[in-house]
Amino acid sequence: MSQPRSVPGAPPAPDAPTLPAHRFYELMRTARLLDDEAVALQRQGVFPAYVSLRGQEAAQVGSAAALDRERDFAFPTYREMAAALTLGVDMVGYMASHRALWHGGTYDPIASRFGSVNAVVGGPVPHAVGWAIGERLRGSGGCALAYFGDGASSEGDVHESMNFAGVFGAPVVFLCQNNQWALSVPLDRQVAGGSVAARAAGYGMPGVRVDGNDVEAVYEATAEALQRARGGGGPSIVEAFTYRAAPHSTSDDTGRYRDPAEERQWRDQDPIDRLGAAMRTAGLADDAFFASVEDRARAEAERIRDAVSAAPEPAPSDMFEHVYREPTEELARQRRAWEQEAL
Ligand SMILES: Cc1ncc(C[n+]2csc(CCOP(=O)(O)OP(=O)(O)O)c2C)c(N)n1
Ligand SMILES: [Mg+2]
Repeated sequence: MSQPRSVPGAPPAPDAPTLPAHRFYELMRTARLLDDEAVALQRQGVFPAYVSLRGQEAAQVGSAAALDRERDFAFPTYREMAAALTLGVDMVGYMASHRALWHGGTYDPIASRFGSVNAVVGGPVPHAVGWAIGERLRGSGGCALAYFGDGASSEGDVHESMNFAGVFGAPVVFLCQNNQWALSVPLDRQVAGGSVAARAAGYGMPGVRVDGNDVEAVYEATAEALQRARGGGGPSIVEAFTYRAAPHSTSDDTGRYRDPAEERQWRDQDPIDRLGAAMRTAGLADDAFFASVEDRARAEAERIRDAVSAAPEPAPSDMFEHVYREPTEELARQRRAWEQEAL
């Protein structure tokens, strides 16, 4: 099993085993339990909506774990909860976005090295390239990790970003989680040729497709691409081939467009079960290990659930802040109108 230099994020509890495989497993299992809690919070009316990452834990933990938290920066979509957890983001602040307490969450993106939750499909990709070019100009050695989906790969913004990054050698890793669905649209209806990694050749950069349900394979491919970018070798595409095991969001119904047999088939490839089985076979984990992970992961998921549920609502007038540096006349007029109505 591969051995990362160190797995970033909050340090493991003092009683937790510290081999990288152990840490990967615990992060993935915590993400799964927190994901279940978030779906339940939506069903209870605490969250207006939630987007599950079920099935994509390995793609997210493996890629985020390869980042250097001192220098690098991740640009997430709306589905990167396990990447946030891996980077040690304040998860109550992360979940605040799903409770619609504040745009993009209430955590500090700069301190976390993890951008705001971004619901614009393809949106994080140009941001990542711009940031990466800036870091190169500063000589910081920082690399960007741009998260996007198979559906996003057909957006013009993503093409322009990749071409720009290729031409100017931006230190960025384009991390596509190909979960084979873009809402109700299957892969063969949105990616001509079926491969996002294959497009890399057209942008003059290396591209690789890895088993996105194998956390160590994703870690290694991302770490290699980051190392190349840091050494001046420019951008890369890493396509983590995985499966969106849940509906697109809590508002979606997969029964209307996909075959349950496909879901059953992919359940056998569950990334957490796979790592757990590999660890048992390698003699790295026993029943006591799994029981202790379960206790810690459940306690953490429940702590975050309770804290985000109890978090105070921000002042409604906050919605007028942070829009423009100097508010426009129109915004000021809307604020006055709102204040009169609110009285
Ligand atoms: C620019 C833009 N167009 C359309 C949408 C509506 N939309 C939200 S998610 C989604 C599908 C995205 O699929 P993919 O990129 O594969 O990501 P996944 O949801 O599978 O993680 C669409 C079309 C949007 N949010 N932003
Ligand atoms: Mg997708």
